[in-house]
Amino acid sequence: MNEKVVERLAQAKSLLVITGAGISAESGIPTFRGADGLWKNYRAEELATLDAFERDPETVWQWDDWRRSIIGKAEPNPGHLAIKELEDMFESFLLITQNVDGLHSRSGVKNIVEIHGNLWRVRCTREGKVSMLMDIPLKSIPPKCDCGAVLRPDVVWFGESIPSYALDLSFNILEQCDTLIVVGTSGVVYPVASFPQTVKDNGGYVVEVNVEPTPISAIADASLYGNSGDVLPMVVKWLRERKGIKA
Ligand code: BJW
Repeated sequence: MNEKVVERLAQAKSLLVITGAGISAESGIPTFRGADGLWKNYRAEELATLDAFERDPETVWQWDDWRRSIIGKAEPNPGHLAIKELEDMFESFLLITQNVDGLHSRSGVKNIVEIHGNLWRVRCTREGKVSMLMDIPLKSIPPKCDCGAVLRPDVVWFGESIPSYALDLSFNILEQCDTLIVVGTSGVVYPVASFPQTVKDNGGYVVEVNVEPTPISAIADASLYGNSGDVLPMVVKWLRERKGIKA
């Protein structure tokens, strides 16, 4: 591991971590844009929209039912657990995840913004009421609310606004954090794709963790290439040693 990276991370006063689908890949959850990113030949861009849902809620829910069945069997991996350890090491810490799988919360992270929602929550398309729906598989597709209306997943599709509380929390930390670790995202979906540049513009230090270069690599101060389940535990180990913290 690059000593300069560890030194810089050790000096961080306020750490922001951003994650994407890559962090959950080693838990067996397909990413969106990788080789396994297609479902029945549909791309995420074709299914993750309100238009697609209004036209064909059955197909969108079948996709989500399939993903829920995979996520339901998945466990947080060493990458998720390392991020929980980072939270414990820094007084000021926030995790912004684009993932809807809930694995970060299951790993124990407390300071978290699920900026694209959560696939285990559902929202009534008539009344807007939000509730949990844990059935695997779903008992009916599309699932219905007690009021008879169709339920939708409580996630953010393309063209939809990010919930204002999530945006407010994100912009607030983007203003004040001095260090960002961005993990396992292709860096093509906005607004999160713009967050590393915002941190840079504010004088912050950006470290990318990914298996391959992304558009973020061009602005990152350092890119650590490898599986997040290998790289992040190594970062934690080096930081512990540098800070004199016992495991
Ligand atoms: C590993 C690994 C391992 C693999 N270890 N790494 C500005 C400019 C242009 C367009 C826009 C803009 N602002 C907004 C837009 C429109 C749009 C957008 O960004 N479009 C782009 C495609 C161009 N954005 C929106 O609509 C957003 N809304 C918004 O901004 O509202 C205001 C607005 C609206 C319209 C116009 C203007 C303003 C909402 C975006 C919602 C995204 N929703 C989804 C679906 C969630 C629900 C669901 O799951 O059902 O979120 S799409 C999908 O992509 C999902 C993900 O969170 C998101 C990001 O994907 P991610 O996580 O990066 O995954 P991958 O697969 O792309 O990458 C995986 C990475 O991991 C790869 O790099 C691998 O190499 C790596 N990896 N294994 C480490 N082991």
